[in-house]
Amino acid sequence: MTALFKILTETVSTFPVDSAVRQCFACCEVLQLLAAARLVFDLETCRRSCFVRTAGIRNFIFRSGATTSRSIKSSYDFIFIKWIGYSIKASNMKKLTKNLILEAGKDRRQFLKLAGYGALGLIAGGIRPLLGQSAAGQHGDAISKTGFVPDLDISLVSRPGELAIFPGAATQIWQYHAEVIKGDKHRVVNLSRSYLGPIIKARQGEKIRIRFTNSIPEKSIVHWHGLHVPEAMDGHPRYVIPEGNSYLYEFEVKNRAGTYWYHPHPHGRTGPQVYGGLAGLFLVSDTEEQSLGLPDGEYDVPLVIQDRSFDRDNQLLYISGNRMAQMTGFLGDSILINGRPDFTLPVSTTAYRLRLLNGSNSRIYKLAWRDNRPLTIIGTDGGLMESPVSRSYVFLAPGERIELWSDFSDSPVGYETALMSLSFDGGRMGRGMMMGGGRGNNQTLSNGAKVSLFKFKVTKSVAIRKSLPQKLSEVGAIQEHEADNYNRPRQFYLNMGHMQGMINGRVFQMQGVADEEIVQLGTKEIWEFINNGGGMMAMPHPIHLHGKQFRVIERQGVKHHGYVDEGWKDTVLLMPGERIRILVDFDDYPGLFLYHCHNLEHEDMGMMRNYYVRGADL
Ligand SMILES: [Cu+2]
Repeated sequence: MTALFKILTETVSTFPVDSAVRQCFACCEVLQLLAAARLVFDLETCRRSCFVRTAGIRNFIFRSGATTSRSIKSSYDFIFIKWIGYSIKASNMKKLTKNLILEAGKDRRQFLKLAGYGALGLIAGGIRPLLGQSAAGQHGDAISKTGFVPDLDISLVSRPGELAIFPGAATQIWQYHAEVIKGDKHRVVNLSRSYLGPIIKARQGEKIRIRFTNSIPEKSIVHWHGLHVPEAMDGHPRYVIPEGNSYLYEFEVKNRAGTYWYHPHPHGRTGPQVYGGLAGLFLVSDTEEQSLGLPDGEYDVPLVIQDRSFDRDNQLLYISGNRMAQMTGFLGDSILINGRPDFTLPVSTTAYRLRLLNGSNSRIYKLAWRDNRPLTIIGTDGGLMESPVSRSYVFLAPGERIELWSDFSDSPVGYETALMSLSFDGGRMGRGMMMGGGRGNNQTLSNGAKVSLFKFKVTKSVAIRKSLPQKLSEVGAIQEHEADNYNRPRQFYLNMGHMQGMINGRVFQMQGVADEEIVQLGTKEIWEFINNGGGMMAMPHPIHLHGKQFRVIERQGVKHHGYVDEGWKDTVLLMPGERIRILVDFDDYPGLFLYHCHNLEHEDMGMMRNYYVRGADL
């Protein structure tokens, strides 16, 4: 542990434990970071959302105990000193600052500015990486202060590597590697011959610690897609760490059993980092699910669908510097399943649980069986549905998951079928630019082109018989009339234009929140998304909310039957001309979270915004 973290920890530990520090969520990086380290105080938010209104520092509220409070108008550095001054002398404060800088190994110019309590940006910029460094490789001391006792303790590293995907030259990739430090070693499952990260398996109610180290040569952070976690655990891009630094995740798994996943979330670089190979599944189980006796072990199969393009030397091709191509989104000419091309799944004559994730950057799949049997859907983004549903085809947009029940017990050994993506109108994207010219066979594979995704081949006869439970889970009715804004849903218009993606006419701002993006903790709300872009800008947009599973109330403008809206969702697809109303329960976890288009190129172009959950008593 660096001296920095030690000093901060000691300082905070002298702060009155029963005091709540009220602070502007956007202004005081130091307090946020200490809170992220889960030291002794509660972190709440400034009721004035001052950052939003003034783009600066205005109001901080300090409370000592429950009875007194006062507002202080001041600058960031003054507040910091004042706060520290509660428990230590000013001279110590100077020492602290000096140590912060010296430990950081920063250059003298920055040191002087920081020592002189310089501008907000400098202090924030100086201290944030410091805390990252303090955790890197020195988790032990930092962790011992948090009091968090994990059931599962994992190290996770993102780093460059290479993999033989095709005969010939190995492909340069980025990959997550994980190792169990404490807990059941089988909770981390590596996929063979895949660039994908290992599958992490957890149970509902377990406490998980993940010590993430970024070893790729650019900033990154990990988002746990679909998991309901506190803001500092969610992988917001404001928490990115440079190469060589670490970020400590500690959270309780509150989600229902289901198929979740993890991937990078730096602003502007999520597309290329996921494309480079950084993604993995996070599977949650619970007692409700386990009582069903669903297919498990080798009969429970994760299937991550992605498209990639490779050059003739087997290296990944990606959009580079072409904004028009970025508007369309990346479309590869090869389909990979679990990181492997030309994938065939050997199956036995029994029932399977197939967990499908669309891990592609932009490509949407219209899933259907080649032999025309209907798809039997048992789960969506947020876990099992109340009952299985049947569809002749299902759209699966980037970020979405679907679980299928697939029974091969009536198929003879040798039988072969395939999961297809059927043709559909992909809007402007369907006619967009593709990354052709490489080794792929589908150099005109537009979004909406018919393509075989992977094959199933019955290779073994077994006597295992499973029957599909008709009641899978308690999902419950959608109580939209309970919404606090039942008569005035929040509306979010999705648009592309001026070479950027926008929500209600705004592009992403790292900590920016508009008034209409602030919700009160403890409320239920109806949010309405509208994709009314036409002409050249008619594009599908899969919208993802961080930190929440929600229910779909209704859709309008839908011209097909390919949606499964019955269960819990965290990502929903809006084709051009569609609008959707969802019900979101902001029942816990105050703070700043994201909502965005999960077309990763759209997201990187700014089609992402923050929403802010304001603390209950403010
Ligand atoms: Cu989009």
